[in-house]
This record gives sequence, structure tokens and C-alpha cells, in this order.
Amino acid sequence: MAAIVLDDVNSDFDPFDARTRIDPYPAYARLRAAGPVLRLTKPGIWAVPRCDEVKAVFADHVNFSNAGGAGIANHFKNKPWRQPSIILEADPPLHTRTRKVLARIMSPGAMRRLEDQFKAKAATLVDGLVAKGSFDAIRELAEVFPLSVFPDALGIDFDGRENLLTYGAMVFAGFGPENDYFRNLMARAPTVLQWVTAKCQREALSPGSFGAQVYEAADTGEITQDEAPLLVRSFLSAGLDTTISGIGMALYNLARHPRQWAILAADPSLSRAAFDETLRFDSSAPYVFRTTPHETEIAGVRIGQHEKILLLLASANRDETRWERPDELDITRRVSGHLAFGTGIHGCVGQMVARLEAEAVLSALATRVASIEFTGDVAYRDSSGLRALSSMPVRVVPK
Ligand code: OVM
Repeated sequence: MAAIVLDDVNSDFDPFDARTRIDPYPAYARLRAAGPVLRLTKPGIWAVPRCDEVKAVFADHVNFSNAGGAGIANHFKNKPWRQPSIILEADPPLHTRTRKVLARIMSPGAMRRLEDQFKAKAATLVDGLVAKGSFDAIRELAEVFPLSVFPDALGIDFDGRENLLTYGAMVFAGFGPENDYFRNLMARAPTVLQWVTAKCQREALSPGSFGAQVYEAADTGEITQDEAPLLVRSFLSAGLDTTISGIGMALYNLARHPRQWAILAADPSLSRAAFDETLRFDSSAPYVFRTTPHETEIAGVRIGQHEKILLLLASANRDETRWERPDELDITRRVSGHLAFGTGIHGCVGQMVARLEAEAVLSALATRVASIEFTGDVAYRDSSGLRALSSMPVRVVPK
């Protein structure tokens, strides 16, 4: 343990201010220059803006706990709005058990079994949009595609699928401070939460699906019968809004970098790498929290017990000590090692599903479309947990 304890550095940066949320990158650069760990005075939390310290925190689940909450809410001090996730908001040994089940369900072999179906659905959807010529790339593509494949893979039927979007929005808004956006969503909580609970039951899930496989793990004793519906809930929480946001931001960033789109259109096999580069460049899940179970330190700065620490993934992904030309979108760069999915024991367990979905959409589009032109302004969603667009009007020029 370091003997020297440095003073903390204060910053008035507010990650939840709607004005900084649209373009946080200049502020992130100032934070990285200011120090390895900063005190954000307004929300009263710590923030880690550089790559090395984000990785160090991710590697240390003893000093930086998830059981204290992965959002700004402090589960060590206050009761959270929903029963905590038994994978995201849990530490070992509980996390080790539940993670193993989800990692197996979303294994590379499982992805190969879904690939043809995802690609066929994307091809049909994109054929229709290219025939139309003009469309909203968020409402008609980024939102439609995941909804057309993910609930099927999860194993739920058609009735009420729109509740998945509201629930995902609630979960991610719930990672930020309690604001009007969150309160408005929560007004719909009674119906939405009842629907979510119903869809997490064994009888709601089709045979062989991701959800049914969670119950198989309960039958073999890997998890308890009580844990099964809660673990299915993680698919509903984390499986849809994330991919919608990520695919939307990928389309946006590729469209506003026409030379990058041209490279992709010339070689659609770059689709997966292009998705990862857009995640590095403009992460749709820009941050995640940890909580200190006891006093500790980061880079020589003392952090007290039960403090919230904001890991600025989107900033770490622009760290000039880690990336060459960090502020340039370059789909041909070696992008592996970006932090948009986190890393370590809590690194996104569904990232292969996300990549499969995004690759299906981007390769279908890149195969057919020479260029994408904006026909109006984009609009950002007002979520404090996810960085996402709500609208992106475009015209596509077929090859
Ligand atoms: C969960 C959950 C919810 C939101 C995000 C997430 C990024 C997990 O309920 O397990 O992972």
C-alpha cells in the first residue's frame, strides 16, 4: 500500500447535466488532464477518467464492490428501487455462480446457432429500408432489429414486448440521479414491473431459449429455484436497450464519417471491427459505478468507506496514453481492449450477442448502401445511464 496519500482534486463537472451529456468529450479531456481520480463536487462522487486506473478498479472487486450498486444509488446506505441484480449488483461468490450460467448460455457455440437467423432477419429488414430510400435509422432500424431477434432468443412471446423498452429505460435511468426523466418512467412501473415479473417465470419461456436454460441451471442445482427468475430478469434489463443504443450510435457515427462508411461499404467483413471502434469512439454505455466497502485508495488518493466511484469508460476509451489519434474514428485500427463493455469479472457477459446483432445490421447495410445522408437533425434520448439517439432521419444511396 502506498505510504504517500495525495490530496484529492475537485471538479464541478456534472456527468448528468443534459448540456454536458451531448458532447462530454472536451470535459473528459480536461478531467484526464486534471488527475487520475477527481472529486465531482455536484453529485458528491469520485470519478476516474483515465484508462489505467479504470482497469485497476475493474481488477479489484475486493476494494471496489458491485454489491453497493452499479449506478449512483448507494446500496450500502439506501434500499434500491428494485431488488438488486444477482449478477451485476453482486460480488463473488454469488456473482461467480450466476455469471457462470449466463456465460455458458451466451457461449460462442450458442452464438453460431443464432448467426444465420440474425443475418437473415437483418437482410430482410434492410432490403425494405433501402427500397424506401428515406427512413429513421433509429426508429425503423436500431430499435426494430434487436426487438425482432432478442425477445425470440430470450424465449418470450409477442404480447407486450414494448414493455421491454420501458423497463430497459427504467433500469438505465435508475443508474443516474433521481430526476424527472426517471420519475416519469417510474409512473409506468406498476404495469411494467408486473409484466417483467411474469415474463421471468419458467412457463413464460419457450423450450431451448436463453430463459429456459436459466431454469435448467436451477434444476441441476447450479443456482437456486428462487434465483432463476431474477437471473432471467438480467436478460430483460440489460439485453435490449443496450444493443439498441449501441447499434444506433454505430449508425450515427459511421454516417457522420463518410470516409469510414466508404471503407466499410468496400469491405463489409469489417462490420464487427467497425462496431467495436464506434463503441470505443462514442460509447453508448459511457460509465458504470463501483462502491467502496471500506476505506481504500486510487492512485494514492484516499477514498473513504461507502463512496461511489464513477468509472468514465467513454473517457478511458479516448485516453491519449492508450490510443493513437484517440479522437479519430478509424474502423481499421486495432480496437481490441477498449472498455465500452467493461473488463474483468463483470465485463459484459452479453457482448457476443451485441456484436452478433450489430454485425448483422452493419453488414446488411454495408453490402447494399454506398452512402448515408442525413435529411434532418438527430435527437438524443434523455437517459442519464445510456448514450443514445431517439431519431436519425436519413436517406441511403444504394450501391
Ligand atoms: C442486470 C443488469 C441491468 C442493467 C445492466 C446490466 C450492464 C445488468 O439487471 O443484471 O449490465
